[in-house]
Amino acid sequence: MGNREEMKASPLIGVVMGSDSDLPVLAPGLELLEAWGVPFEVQILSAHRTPREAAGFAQTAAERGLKVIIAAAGMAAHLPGVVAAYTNLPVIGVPIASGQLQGVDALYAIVQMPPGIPVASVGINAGRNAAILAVQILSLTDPTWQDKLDMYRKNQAEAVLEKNAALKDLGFRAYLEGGQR
Ligand code: RP5
Repeated sequence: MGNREEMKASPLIGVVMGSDSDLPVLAPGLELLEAWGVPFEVQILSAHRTPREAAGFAQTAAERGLKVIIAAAGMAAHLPGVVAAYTNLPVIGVPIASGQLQGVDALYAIVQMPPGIPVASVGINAGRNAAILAVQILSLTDPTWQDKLDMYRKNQAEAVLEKNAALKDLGFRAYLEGGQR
């Protein structure tokens, strides 16, 4: 879904990231949302470089119809916390592996929110998990999304079971040599 369609469809998930260098990490999750037909918006706003705009994004999020926010940032990673400070919507943080500490700094910044202003965190660079979790939150009030989640899990289970059958059939060495992994 391109930006024009996102605007038409009244977004339910707001995705915001501190820098366009974070975008490749979020892309798999955005592709999943697109494939499932979940309306979303995506923006680059920084807690440090564009603090007013980042606050404005969060302050207007609920009135614009968003139900959940995914906020990604690397290094000091204040964006998810700042967004959470300005909205009651659930915020899912995605720590990005950038800078010398490769996301450990961002993970700590995101999970170590002070009491009263929580941010949920997925793992470092786990953009796809953030998207799935956001849709799980949406599915609490809209069963439309349950089917997508069920189908995703079914396909995922089938893929693992196919691999298991191939491993049993071939043995570990041939499985590896055959480029299965
Ligand atoms: C953070 O600083 C961003 O979220 C990004 O992960 C990191 C580096 O930003 P750039 O220098 O690549 O713009 O605010």
